[in-house]
Order: sequence, then C-alpha cells, then structure tokens
Amino acid sequence: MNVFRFLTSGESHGKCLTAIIEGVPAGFRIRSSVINEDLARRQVGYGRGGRMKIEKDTVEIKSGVRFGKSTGAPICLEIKNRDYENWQDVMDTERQDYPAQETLRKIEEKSFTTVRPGHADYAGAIKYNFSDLRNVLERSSARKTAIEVAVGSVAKQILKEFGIMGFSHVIQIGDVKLDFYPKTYTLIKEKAENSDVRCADDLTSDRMRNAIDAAAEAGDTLGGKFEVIFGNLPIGLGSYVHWDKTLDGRLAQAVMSIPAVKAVEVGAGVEVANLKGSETHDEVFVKNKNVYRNTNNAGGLEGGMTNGEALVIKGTMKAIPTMRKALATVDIKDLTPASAHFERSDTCAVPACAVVAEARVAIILVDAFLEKFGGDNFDEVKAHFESRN
Ligand code: EPS
Repeated sequence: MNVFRFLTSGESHGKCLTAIIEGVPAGFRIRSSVINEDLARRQVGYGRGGRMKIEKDTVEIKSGVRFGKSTGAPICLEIKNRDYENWQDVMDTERQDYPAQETLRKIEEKSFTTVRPGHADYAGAIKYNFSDLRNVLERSSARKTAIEVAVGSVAKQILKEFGIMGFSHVIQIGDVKLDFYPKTYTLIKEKAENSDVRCADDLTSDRMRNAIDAAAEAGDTLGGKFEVIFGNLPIGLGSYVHWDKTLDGRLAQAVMSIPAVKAVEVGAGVEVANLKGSETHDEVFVKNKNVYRNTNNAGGLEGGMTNGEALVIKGTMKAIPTMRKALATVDIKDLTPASAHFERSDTCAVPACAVVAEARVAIILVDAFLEKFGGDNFDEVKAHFESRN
C-alpha cells in the first residue's frame, strides 16, 4: 500500500475539485501560496482555450494543516470552479421535481450524443450506460488535473525539505523540436519558466507558437513531448525485488495516466533500441571516493531504483481530441453517422501537461521517499534520512 496516497473528486463544470491526501507526517510546512504558484503555472501556456480566462485556480486547505504545518491527519484541498456559476442548472447534484422551462432548455443545450473520437465518450457511455455524453465529459476532462497539481505541490514541498527539487520543460510541439539544450539544468529550468510554451530556447519557442497559430487557424490541435527532471535524489528509492515496487514502473503509470499521454520514456528512452550495450550503459568512475558518471542514459534509474543521477522522464501527449475541424463519428442515440461534438477547447496543452507530469512525478517520489525514510513526524523522517548509507 502506498504511504502517500490521495483521491480526488470533481467535474469540469461542477462546484469544485477536491482532494484528500493521506500519509503526510506531522510537522511539515505546507503553504497554500506555494500551491497557488504551481496552479498558475498549469494555467498558462500559449494555445490554451477560453476556460483559462475564466478560472484563476486557487486552493483552500480545508483540514489536516494547523498554523501552516501538517498535523498527520488527512489533508483536504479544494479548488472552486469559477465557471460553475454558468453551469449551476446543468450540473445540479439534486433532481428538481418541477424544473423551469429555462432550466430544461439549458440542460438540453449542454447534453450531447455525438461521440468525440479520441475521448472517453464512446466506451464511457457504453460502460456506465449513459445516454448523455455530458456525464462522461465532465469527469474525463483534464480539468481534474488542477487538483492533482495541488497534491503534487504538497509532495514537492515535502521533498524540498530534503533538497530534492525538479522541473519540467517542453521539448516538442507538433513537428517543432527542441534541438538546442542550454548547458545546465538550472538554465533549462529558468528559460522554460519564462517561455509561454515552456521551451528553453527562444527561437524554438517562436517556431512552436507559429505551429500552434497555424493549427488554431485550421481548427486543428497539436500534441508534443515534455521532459520532467528531478535532482538530488537519495540512492535506493524504489526496489528491484518486485515488479510493482520498481520506481520506473510506478513513474510510468503515473505519467501515462495523465489524459492524452500516449508514451513515457526513461532517460534515453526509445533511443536505446538503436544503441549497443557499450553505448547504452553509463560507466561508473570514482574520484576522491566519490562515485560519478559521465553520461545518464539510464535517466537516474537502474534496477527500478534511483542511482544518484538526475531522474529524467519524457512524456508524449497526443493532440487534444476536441476540435473545431469536426471528425467523422456516430450519434449514440440512433447510431447514425454524425460530426463530432465540439466544445470550447485548447489548441495545444503540452506546456500544461508538463506541469501536471511534474506533479505526478513528485507524488511518486514522495511516496517512495516516505516508504524508505518515513515516520510519524518531521523529526523522525529527518533522522531516518540523515542516517542513510
Ligand atoms: C481544462 C478545462 C477544460 C478544458 C480542458 C482543460 O475546460 P472547458 O471544458 O470548460 O473548456 O479547457 O480540457 C480538455 C480540453 C479536455 O479534453 O479534457 C483545464 O482546467 O485544464
């Protein structure tokens, strides 16, 4: 069982998004202002749609924290959906006995039966026996990633106490790739944070923006690739003894399950297929009793455990399936051919997806960290950490 675990609830246009986190030891400083900074990072990005102009995601810590410190009790987080104001009738949790005509009209207007290819619509409707695809859209929407970023921010605040920090950046949007990497991780992070496509090179950022503009013009959408990097990790998080304890396996699941992610790579990733053994593995050297490597093709993981090098995870996101240029589909009402439903959407959400992946990686890392060094309170965890090999 996971040490750090959480559940979320909430619909895209419902009242709010909620998370309950379990497993945070007492005595950790948890700041809502830091969570809000991460929420803002998820909201920006060239190519985002109209919804982000309505929302200004901020978290309320509802329980489990007292005077800025965790108490060891479950932590409840909440983000209100500002857009709910416009959706109250449609997303009502109560059934009204005699709804007004106007209410019925709004519900009718927002219900839909034309499946959007690439979304959860078709399988979701069959699985849960829905005639209105609104029921599928509302929870399958990537809107819920906002609360996951809040949970990830709590994880990052815990990891930071032990000097573990990470960042994310975009390495491809459509067919525009980042070929020139700044020399250090610090530089990549700084440049990416200042780019509205989260890309560490100015010229490539321009080309990415142009590609997004062209896609938007054509009523189309774009996917891409991002990278999450965490440094200063203690050696031996995760394990090789069972398949479900391997850290690469856990990280892959966490990143793969972000909506629209279709592939996850560790270190050199799929490139290793082209390399010989002698080119793949990172040779080990020693200087003044310090072990070091000159390469990091393993992406910081060997045998499903952290090996002391930087953790490098890549994710690939498909282009968003909700688009103006409607795809051919069927109407589930009568199984007749139709055009896919279109609702306000983003042209490209790869920069936001990178921030979500950073949160998911932090969640897995804090879980593995507390598994190894855990305790009931900050001092215990710190003592365990300091007594490591
Ligand atoms: C999102 C909120 C959603 C979408 C997007 C992500 O808001 P709305 O549906 O009101 O426009 O902008 O979600 C999707 C496109 C999707 O397919 O899930 C958010 O908060 O990130």
